[in-house]
Amino acid sequence: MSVDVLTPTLTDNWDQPEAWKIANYVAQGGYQAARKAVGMDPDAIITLVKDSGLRGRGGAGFPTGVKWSFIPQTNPKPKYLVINCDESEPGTCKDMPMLMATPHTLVEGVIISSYAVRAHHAFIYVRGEVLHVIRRLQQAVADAYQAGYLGKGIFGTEYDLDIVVHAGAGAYICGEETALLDSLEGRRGQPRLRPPFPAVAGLYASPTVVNNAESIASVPAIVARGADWYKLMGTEKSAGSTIYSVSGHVKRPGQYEAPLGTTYRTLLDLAGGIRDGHQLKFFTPGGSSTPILTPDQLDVHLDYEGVAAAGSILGTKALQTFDETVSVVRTTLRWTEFYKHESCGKCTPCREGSWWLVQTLHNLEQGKGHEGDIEKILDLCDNVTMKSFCTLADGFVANITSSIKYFRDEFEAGYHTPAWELFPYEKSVYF
Ligand code: L3W
Ligand code: SF4
Repeated sequence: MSVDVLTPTLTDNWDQPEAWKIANYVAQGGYQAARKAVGMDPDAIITLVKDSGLRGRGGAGFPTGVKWSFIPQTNPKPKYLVINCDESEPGTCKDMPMLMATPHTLVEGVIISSYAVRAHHAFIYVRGEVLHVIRRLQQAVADAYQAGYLGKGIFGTEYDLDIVVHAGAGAYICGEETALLDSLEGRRGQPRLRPPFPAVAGLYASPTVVNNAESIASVPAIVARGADWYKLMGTEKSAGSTIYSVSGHVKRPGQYEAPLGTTYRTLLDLAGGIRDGHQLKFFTPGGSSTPILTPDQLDVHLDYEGVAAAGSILGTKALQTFDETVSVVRTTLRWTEFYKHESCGKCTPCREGSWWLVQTLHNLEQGKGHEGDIEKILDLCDNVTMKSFCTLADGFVANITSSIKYFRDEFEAGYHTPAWELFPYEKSVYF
């Protein structure tokens, strides 16, 4: 679903029958941008993507064209493009439906992006649990080879490109770019020290661009229609359109494509609003690794700067929406259990801190907390933030500290009252 005629660049064909087939993609103008790109100067493509203002859609919002320009072309080693399709952030479910609906948008984006950075091998790393997505991508890649869009001398040029679809093994940490590279090399996925950034020493210690699937799928439309067209959407610093995942207590949860900067109120309206008879209590702007926001921030502009001004992070644009029936203590406990399970164990603050946080939150949820538990939680969070090896840890404390900021009374109630007594409706639904 989309907001206006300018918006649907990624989702416009999602509802077409068998849009995932190569013939249907080509019939809609697919692969014209790749054909055009391989006739261009690679640096001109990098400049075009820089000018478009496209920023990484995996959470950090780093400018895509700038990242490509970091690849040192004087380095004689091979260059690689790696696509991060390890989508696992709670509430984030934009890349998987995109890959099911229109996998060729990504394949075409990979061709253009690889050509721009002078890579002849690209890897699409997909989380292991989504077998249906992996099969669909493998089929799309096989069809593109057969059509002459991949392999030797693509589109009749002298440019060669191979794509490998690689299945991960279901570890959240492998969405962190350097852990992903370790996993791709056949090792246990754990983050590497940065710098060197992958652009300098990535896969097999060679210059590597790692980009999110949505970022790369946005590239064909930019090549086809131009940077100025792309900048018509979004805000000055957050250009273009994007896919927001709206989930939770809304009438029509789903993926909504809209320009960056669209307000949460607008997206909530598109999703049919909060279910009947209930009110919004809190929401995440970018998945559970981002600080929660409350109804006071309904009009937050969902772009990088707008969300930062409201005290959170745009992240993966996963708008998990909770109504008044939900215990915020139980929610933070569930999220923290997830991160404790997914912590790779490499560093002590994250590995041990997540364990202690789960114990303390569990006590509060059971109504068996003790005076001082909130201070203990905040102290633990302080000892994790910026003291861990990667951003997984900074992410999991963000939802806890923001929840205490807005709902401290609920945490204090955990000194004597279990969450299911305060929120009996939630108990009746889930237990
Ligand atoms: C070369 C430099 N490259 C930065 C590159 C860097 C990376 C990109 C962004 O974390 C966030 C995280 C999650 N020379 C460079 C350079 N780069 N300086 O730019 O880097 P960075 O460090 O800002 O972020 P990151 O490590 O990529 C991503 C948050 O996103 N997040 C995401 C969650 C989960 C998913 C998922 O399930 N798919 O994305 C949600 O908020 O917490 O903060 O490529 O190499 N000087
Ligand atoms: Fe692993 Fe957590 Fe340390 Fe990241 S912060 S390296 S996930 S233990």
